[in-house]
Amino acid sequence: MAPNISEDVNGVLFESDAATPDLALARPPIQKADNKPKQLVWRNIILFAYLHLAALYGGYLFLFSAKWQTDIFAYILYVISGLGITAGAHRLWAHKSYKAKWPLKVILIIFNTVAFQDAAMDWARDHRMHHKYSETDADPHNATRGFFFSHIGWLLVRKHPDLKEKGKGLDMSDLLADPILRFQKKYYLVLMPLACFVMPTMIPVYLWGETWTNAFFVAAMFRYAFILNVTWLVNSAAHKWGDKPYDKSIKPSENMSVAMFALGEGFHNYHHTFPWDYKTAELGNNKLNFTTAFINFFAKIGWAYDMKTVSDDIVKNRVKRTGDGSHHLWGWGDKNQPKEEIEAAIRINPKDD
Ligand code: ST9
Ligand code: ZN
Ligand code: ZN
Repeated sequence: MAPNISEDVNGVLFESDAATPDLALARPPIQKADNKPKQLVWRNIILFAYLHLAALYGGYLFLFSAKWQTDIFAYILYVISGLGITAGAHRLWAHKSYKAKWPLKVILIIFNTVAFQDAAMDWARDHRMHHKYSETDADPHNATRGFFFSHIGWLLVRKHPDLKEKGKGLDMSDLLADPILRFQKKYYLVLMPLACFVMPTMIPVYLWGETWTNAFFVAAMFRYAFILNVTWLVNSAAHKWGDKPYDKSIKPSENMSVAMFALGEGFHNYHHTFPWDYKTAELGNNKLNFTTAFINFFAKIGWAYDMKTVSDDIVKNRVKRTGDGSHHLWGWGDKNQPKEEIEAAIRINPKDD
């Protein structure tokens, strides 16, 4: 085992945590859940119940009452707040999988505040724990505790003492040193309500004469609850259903349906196997990966740089060694198609042109 691996580490976060050349741990991960009675947080239970009822009403208004401009506006807010989570909190701040110049950071922190998933610094702290201690009690949304817990239940109870204990050892110095993240955290209780609720309600009313009811329930409540549930599906559905081509010993799975709604974040078996790859997926999967396209666009103008990605060879070795055999080829001529398969194939009227 490499000397920098502590006995407790379960899941790879940074390249240096890996114990083998193809980035696997020296021993298979442990999965465990303490099912002691949980300490309910009634404030959150009531607020989330209200949010979801309001979102159902908002969904109805989205379909049958709101102006088309309001519906498009809600969709745009979904995409930009989604990017604030995927390209911002997730790939940039939690995983450091690429670097961003300050103008891009400012865009991402604004988008992130519209998403209201707590300050990006706190989001990244929970997410680092999720990877480092994946599927144990120190993982905030430990999927070993079941679908409901990993989806929303973890936000309705006090955190497990193991998380708080092991969390003390987590290195957050890079994020604490970032003035943009510190600013967002310091003024979060003023900035977040403005970005997530007030601005999305006022713009439709003042710009195209929408009713207050439609604007609030569609562009704020429905859109917010929708994106929260899409994000939570990565923790629940993508930790439960799908293939495991890269590592069959972990729950995270390749879930296309989630990837489609989550702007490219559902290729979760790949992501937990290679968490510092800025694409969070193998190249062939990038057609559903809007977040990667977004980062690549900013790389073209120089605002995103130093993107980390895993070489084909390392992926291939890992697939062979720990995958479940479901690594798909896109078809004939895929660069990963084995030579033996090509030779053994029956070709009717073959012609190489
Ligand atoms: C929300 C977040 O929904 C969703 C995140 C999902 C993540 C998904 C990841 C998936 C991958 C990416 C895909 C993205 C796809 C996006 C698609 C988009 C189209 N480390 O928390 P407290 C310590 S937010 C180290 O109060 P309680 C620390 O000392 C929704 N230490 O625990 C801390 O004190 P301080 C809106 C840690 O009291 C102390 O414990 N937000 C860590 O047990 C107390 O912490 C809400 O609803 C750690 N990780 O309460 C709020 N954690 O902070 C929800 C804690 O001072 N949260 N410590 O340093 C809460 O109300 C509470 O946190 C609680 C637990 C009730 C859940
Ligand atoms: Zn995960
Ligand atoms: Zn991650």
